[in-house]
Amino acid sequence: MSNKNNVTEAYKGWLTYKKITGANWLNENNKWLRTIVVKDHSEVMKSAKNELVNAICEMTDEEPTLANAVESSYQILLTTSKDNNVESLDELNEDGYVIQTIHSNDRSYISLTGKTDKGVLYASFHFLRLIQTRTNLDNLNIKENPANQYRMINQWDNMDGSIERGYAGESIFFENNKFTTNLERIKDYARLLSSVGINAISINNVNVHAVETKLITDEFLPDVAKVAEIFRNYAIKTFLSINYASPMQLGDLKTADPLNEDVRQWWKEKAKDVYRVIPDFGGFVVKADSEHRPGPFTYDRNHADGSNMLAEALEPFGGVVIWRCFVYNCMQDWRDRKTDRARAAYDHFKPLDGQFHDNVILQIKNGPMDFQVREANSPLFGALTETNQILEFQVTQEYTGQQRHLCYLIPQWKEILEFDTFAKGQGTPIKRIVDGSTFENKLSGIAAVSNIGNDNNWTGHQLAQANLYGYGRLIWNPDLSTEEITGEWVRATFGNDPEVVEQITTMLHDSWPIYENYTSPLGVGWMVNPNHHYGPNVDGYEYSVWGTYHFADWQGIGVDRTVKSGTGYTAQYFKENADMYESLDSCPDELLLFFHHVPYTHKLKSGVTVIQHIYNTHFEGVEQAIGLNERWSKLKGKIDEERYDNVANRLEVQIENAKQWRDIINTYFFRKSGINDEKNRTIY
Ligand code: GCV
Repeated sequence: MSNKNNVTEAYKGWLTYKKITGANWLNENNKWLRTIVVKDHSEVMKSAKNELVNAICEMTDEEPTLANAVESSYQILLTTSKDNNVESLDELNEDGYVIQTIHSNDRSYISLTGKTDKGVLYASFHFLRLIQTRTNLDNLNIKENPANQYRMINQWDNMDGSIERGYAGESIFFENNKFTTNLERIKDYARLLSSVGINAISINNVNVHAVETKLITDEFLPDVAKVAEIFRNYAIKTFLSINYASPMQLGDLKTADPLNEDVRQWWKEKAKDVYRVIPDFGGFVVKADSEHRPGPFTYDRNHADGSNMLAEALEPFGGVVIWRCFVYNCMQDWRDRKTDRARAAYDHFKPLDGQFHDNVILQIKNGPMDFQVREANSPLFGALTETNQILEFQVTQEYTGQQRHLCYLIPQWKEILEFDTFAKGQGTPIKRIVDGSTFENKLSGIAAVSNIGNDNNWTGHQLAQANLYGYGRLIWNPDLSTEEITGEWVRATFGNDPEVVEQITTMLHDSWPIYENYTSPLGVGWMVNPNHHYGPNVDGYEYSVWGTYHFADWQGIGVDRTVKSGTGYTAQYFKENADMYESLDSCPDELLLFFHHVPYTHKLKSGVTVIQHIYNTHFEGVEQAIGLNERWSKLKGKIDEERYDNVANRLEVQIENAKQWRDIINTYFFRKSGINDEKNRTIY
């Protein structure tokens, strides 16, 4: 990997600070941007100051002067000490901040005040966003507290440079089984993450192979420390994914049994080694007993035994164990139509509620299956009342177009966060469970699998940057609307030209339903090619060893997950939701085939039959993909070539692939069902 980054707008992403043209805004506001006063001088404060100085310089062509005290009017003050003029500091949490334009007796200034230096850093990025979106600075009065404590990114990077489910080049962290020497790129990643409030990162894949197992040894810990320092300066804590069998693979133990005294001691020593080198290390992320990874089941122990043992080792240093609930048997035989992968997480973890140490956090995927275009929400949210937990999203587009297709995921995540679990009666949405407020968890938050690699624009598809940006903003404040998030991102990234803002906003907002239309109808999922999961293949998914994953036959399709006649999965929800999903009448159309097996002739609430819905949406989806391209082509000449061409090329691919999806899916179901399209369109 070259050490020289190509710092174009594609690379800068939403931290593009274009020179402000058009006199109005600048004439009125430039007075505020000339001097920056910095109180306290931690590394994080330094980052805040540098971000402001560099960005203001780029936008105004004038470098702000630095000062130690507010001595004249029109200055920006960065401080963690109580600024007597700022009200309501007491209501701030660790990462919270206040941005206020103060007009006191003798002078006016803008105060960016945090309870800690982290808050000041977040305030600085927020302030820059206000400039990017041309907000008047004369009367600011903003108070922000993040809703979630852990706001995390998981890299699935391998040390050979590959990225599991990565669609934007190779790893920015590793190459040839070593750490990269391009630390500048890691710093730029830290800047992007911190600017949207991310405060934790695990840098290696949860599938930990032989080389990565050694990340916790002297061979690599000094490198991990360097990376951790870069992230620390941007208020981000570093974590590592570990191999549960490390005591056997790195040590000379014959077992990794969590109740074995030697194993317990081995991990305690290991934790000491890690914290000696990185005193503020976050902790371990663990995938155990899933998809062939080792774990406590081998020793007939459960996941509380497994995670608590690691938690005890990390506890003296303030570290935590993030233990994934993506535990299921990928080889299970489900032909009896009672065995159900969707049940697995709940069945494994619900009985253990209350048995985990208080520095263990369970990480739960948003759905019970695996990041499908559409699936139900995990019933574990609300069911665990005495266990720390964080929700896991997937920003990388494994099943949602692999960053070759446009698929803006913020609307999907909003729906998930707003979903009412009824855990404590009506009004217990998932967002209030994972922020820790419903059950007063000590530790809580949200994590997501990253979508970046070393492509110059980070995300392969230029517009996929919006998913990373939106993820950070949404988990900072789940009450933000999709429209607010999109508006910020488009204007920060592409500027304020109304035509550009309108077209890109519409494209983003339309994109998830379009992708759903030509891929997976009514919550069915999994109709992808094996292993790489790209492109249509109705029976293709690699773990469909026992037949299709959706039980399509000549009469009907869908998985019966009811208590009455199916796998009983619906019972994992609280009554209101269990009843809604159990009944064919109340189950929402978009999840019909996730919960019920129905004949192709079953009439949906929309008035059309299941088979006709499949045909219609697949034809429509292609037309809509063509529409996306038409919108984008209106922006030619308004956007630099690198970014314009990138999206234009990917939209071409999207259209061609959408046609393939349409033809393969429609043909399959036409042949299976023998039912004609009412509109007599050509189905091969
Ligand atoms: C990291 C899915 C993906 C795997 C991934 C796994 C997980 O099965 O296809 O690549 O492995 O989820 O979340 O652990």
